[in-house]
Amino acid sequence: MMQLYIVNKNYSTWSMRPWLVLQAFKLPFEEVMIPFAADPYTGEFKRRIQAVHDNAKVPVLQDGDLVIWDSLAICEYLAEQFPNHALWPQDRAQRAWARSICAEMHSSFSHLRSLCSMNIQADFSAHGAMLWQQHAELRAEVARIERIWASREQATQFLCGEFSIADAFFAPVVTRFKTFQLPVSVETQQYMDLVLQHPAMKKWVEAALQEATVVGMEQYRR
Ligand SMILES: N[C@@H](CCC(=O)N[C@@H](CS)C(=O)NCC(=O)O)C(=O)O
Repeated sequence: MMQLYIVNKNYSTWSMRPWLVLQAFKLPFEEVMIPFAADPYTGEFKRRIQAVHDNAKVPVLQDGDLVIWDSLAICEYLAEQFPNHALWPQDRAQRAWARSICAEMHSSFSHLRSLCSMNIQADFSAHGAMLWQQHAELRAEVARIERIWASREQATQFLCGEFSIADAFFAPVVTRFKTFQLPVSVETQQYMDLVLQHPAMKKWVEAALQEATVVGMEQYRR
């Protein structure tokens, strides 16, 4: 049985992505939660995850003797291991687009990431309004994400029709937009609702809401 090492569901965008893929496609896996303590970057968390892989970050997937780290590498590995499930879309052009937007998500949007950390439990709408006013880079990144989502073929469907790795990659953005109440379009909100209603996403959010740890890096609690 594959094991996926993750950290607190309330905070961990990177853990969320492969977990959603495994869950959405009902792939057999065991979740291994190594929770952040109040200080996420030292102590017990680091010691335990370093024993799994020297990169010492989550997510990590262990499949027998194989250890795969990094969320995108894990999703690629799963797509290769389970070719009968359309983890990537079957259509070649859609697959190329899906891979491009996932790579873009993986390597860009630094302002959104640093200003609007994922925090499923919180309501940072007031802070979000202030950030929106003050940071043109944030507005530009959100606009780019809205254009990506708007370019899907069907407004009532996921990015490539059925739920795929592409949606899992943008799922943490959905929660950030919600937590910070960023002023997005009706079409964007429609996509967000679709993602939030997916059974795998609902399961993750429910578990995140149960978590009690508030980490030191968290700046503004409601
Ligand atoms: N690019 C990596 C990012 C992994 C990452 O930064 N994980 C965070 C948790 S969300 C972590 O382990 N942080 C602990 C640390 O940086 O010490 C991926 O896609 O997996």
